[in-house]
Amino acid sequence: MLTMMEQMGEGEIIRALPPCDCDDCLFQEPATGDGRAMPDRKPLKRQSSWRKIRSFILWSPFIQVFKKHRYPWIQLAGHQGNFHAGDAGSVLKRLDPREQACFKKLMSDSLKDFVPEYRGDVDKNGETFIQLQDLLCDFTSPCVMDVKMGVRTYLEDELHKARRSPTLRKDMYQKMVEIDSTAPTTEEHEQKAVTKPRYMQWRDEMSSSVELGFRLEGIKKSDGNSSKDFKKIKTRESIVDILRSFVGGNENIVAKYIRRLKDIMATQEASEFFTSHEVIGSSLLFVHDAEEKVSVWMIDFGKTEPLPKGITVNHRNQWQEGNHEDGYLFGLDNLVSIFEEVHTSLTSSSV
Ligand code: I3P
Repeated sequence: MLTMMEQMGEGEIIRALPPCDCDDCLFQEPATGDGRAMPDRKPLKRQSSWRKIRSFILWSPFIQVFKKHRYPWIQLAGHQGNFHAGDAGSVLKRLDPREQACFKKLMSDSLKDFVPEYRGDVDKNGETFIQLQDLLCDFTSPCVMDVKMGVRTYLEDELHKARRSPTLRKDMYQKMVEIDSTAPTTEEHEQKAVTKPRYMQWRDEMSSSVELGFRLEGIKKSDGNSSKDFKKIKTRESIVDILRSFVGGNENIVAKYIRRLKDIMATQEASEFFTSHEVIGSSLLFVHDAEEKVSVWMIDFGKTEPLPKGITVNHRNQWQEGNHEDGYLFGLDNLVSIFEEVHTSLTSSSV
């Protein structure tokens, strides 16, 4: 999350900022719930008026600068259209009741210092947003990396609902064949659609989520270059290479990341919030700049739920349906050890 447009009229920004120009956000499908295949992707209603002026605004120099330099996180966020400018030093994220409930609890939890500050709710143009601390406003030309934590990215509840009323997604089938045309079954090829849990499970296996308990979602370098092309990055070795490049070979930055990750882990292990929730689809946001300012925050709680009564998790045990384990700390253990490997490789090569 990034710096606000302090000097601009806020209403102007809300009107002018594109909900998003990525495929994720311009084309989302509501669930039909009746098992029918969804039609081809269609734009959200809210966004259609935007699209009329989209081609004009998208290429205006203001928006280009705005997106590249002031809001690099827009390029990394999974559902980029959910974000808008807030007051100075804040960002607005479309309200999701589950996420709002998490932030309310987190503000009085020991994890408070590792999540963006929740600054209440804001109504804009008939929609409600949560206002969150802009995590990047103290950085100069930061490098940003989004790492999605856990061995799975779907809630147990999503699996149950999908079994009760399977909804077929053509867009997910398309995303699947773009990555691997042999991945869908014969039936899925005939339907040209897959269910969401099927797609999510395949994505988790295809990336490092299942094996390592985390996956790289996106990286934005200080020069503005960004990549979300990590869907097939699975092995420890390939992640070591990517992280080494992300930190620009700077061992001090790596050491600071390791320290921060260990602080996060120790705090999570003792946190009332963390020990009582199934944490799914949540990311760690890594940020550093050329002045060696470094931080990591926990973000995205739209799929973080209180555990059912009587269930406890340690976030490290293997997931079996019904036990609600999410593999978050299993992933964090691996992430720390991979960063340590990067650190060793940098210190040994500098001797
Ligand atoms: C998306 C990713 C998101 C998920 C989204 C997927 O796939 O798994 O986490 O949103 O579902 O399309 P990909 O990264 O391959 O593009 P949620 O976590 O909110 O479910 P959606 O299309 O239903 O929003």
